[in-house]
Amino acid sequence: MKKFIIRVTAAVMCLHLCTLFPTHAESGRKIVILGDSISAGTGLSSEEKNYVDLIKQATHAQIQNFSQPNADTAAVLTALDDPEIQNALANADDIIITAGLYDIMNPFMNTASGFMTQFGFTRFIDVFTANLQDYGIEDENELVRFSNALSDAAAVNLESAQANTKAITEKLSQYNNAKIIYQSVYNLLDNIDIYDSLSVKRKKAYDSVRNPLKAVLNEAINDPLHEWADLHENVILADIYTEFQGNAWQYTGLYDMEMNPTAKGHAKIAEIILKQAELPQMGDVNHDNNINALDAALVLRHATLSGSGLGDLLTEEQKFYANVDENTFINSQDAAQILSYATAQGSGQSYYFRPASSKPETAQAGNNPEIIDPDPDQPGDVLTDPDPDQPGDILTDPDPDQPGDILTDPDPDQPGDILTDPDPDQPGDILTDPDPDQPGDVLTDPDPDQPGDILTDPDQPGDILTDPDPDQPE
Ligand SMILES: [Ca+2]
Ligand SMILES: [Ca+2]
Repeated sequence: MKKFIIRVTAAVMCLHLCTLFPTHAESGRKIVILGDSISAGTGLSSEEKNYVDLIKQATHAQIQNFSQPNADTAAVLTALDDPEIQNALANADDIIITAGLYDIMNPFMNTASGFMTQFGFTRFIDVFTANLQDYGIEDENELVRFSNALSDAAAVNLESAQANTKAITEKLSQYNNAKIIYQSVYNLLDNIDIYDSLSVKRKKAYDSVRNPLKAVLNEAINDPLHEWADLHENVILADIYTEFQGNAWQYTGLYDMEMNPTAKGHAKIAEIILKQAELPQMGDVNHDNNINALDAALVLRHATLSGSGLGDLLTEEQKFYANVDENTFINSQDAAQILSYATAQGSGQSYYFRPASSKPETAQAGNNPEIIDPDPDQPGDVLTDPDPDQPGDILTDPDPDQPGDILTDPDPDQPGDILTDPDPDQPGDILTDPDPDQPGDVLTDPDPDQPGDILTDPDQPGDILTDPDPDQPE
């Protein structure tokens, strides 16, 4: 296992000193959302998070959401003339738009509902899968009638959706100081899980709906968006259409006659936008689109330097993304959560940054009910778990003056979460590799006695640069 050395003296000192040096971080990016039911989160339960919630959670951005359920492209176009919305757009760092689903899918769904009522199907997809005789349909040509009616319905608004989409992009082009993230529209009737089990005849019927639907979506919305994005450097096409292909049936409420994304679909949309638009995320201190030990090391180093009065290592913007627990300090607790995030991500689990408790951690060490002492007869082995519900997260030193008491493997079966103290008599020599299989997250301190010499190279993840002038922080 590769190892790296972080001078955890940083963390230890920070426990004492960071409270004296509150951060003055910026307040995140300003994101304006404009659009339809997708951006309004229609179809989700109140407990489920839509993509806007998830982006807010990942970025701590200030979000203004002007989207409306049932908005079609004409409604979104009209909204662009609203002075309040125009003002918000003019001041936005990022603009995210969804439009077009309603234009194409609403007539489609209405037609499908009509057939369902007529024949008594509970899911309109049943017409492609059920025994039609069970529904009193003797003539298989009914299937053709159904398919034709659906593909005709999808095309009803093709021309107006296309014209409005182009008009929306023209109006948005004036906001060239913002990053504009326009989502392509997914094909609800993409592959379905039961497609391969359909008879040749049923497959043909299904294809005679999904292929025209695909053509309409691309002609009306997705192709004009691709062309527009190609022409403008500040425009990003978040390609939901392509990313949903093959899984649209589980990313949307298709089987429940719901055209909008499911919670799983919203999670996918958030992931696509964060990745494709490279939005800065909490914990990604060096903004290399990875949240890993490099970021945690920067946080610790920053805490050491600022705590020692040697100045700030991080910029104001970096401080904002470093302060993952949303208190007024940047310290080892932030680094611990960043490492927990990296560890969870490395093992395919989710980890959400949690707000700090109201008291600084030093004040809790003596009376924190979560402190456990694995061996009461053994001095110095007391551990605290910052998040007891989160396996594999990093533990902090309950007593910074007591060397040798930071140690634990919270889950011995879980690679990457081991934090050992190789020399209990030597404070500050803690090592960890949050993910041994993940190159780029290892960081060594070339000279542990020399403060200020850990720097990372953003172009080359994982390699080390030394500080040309160790006496000069930053
Ligand atoms: Ca990073
Ligand atoms: Ca913090």
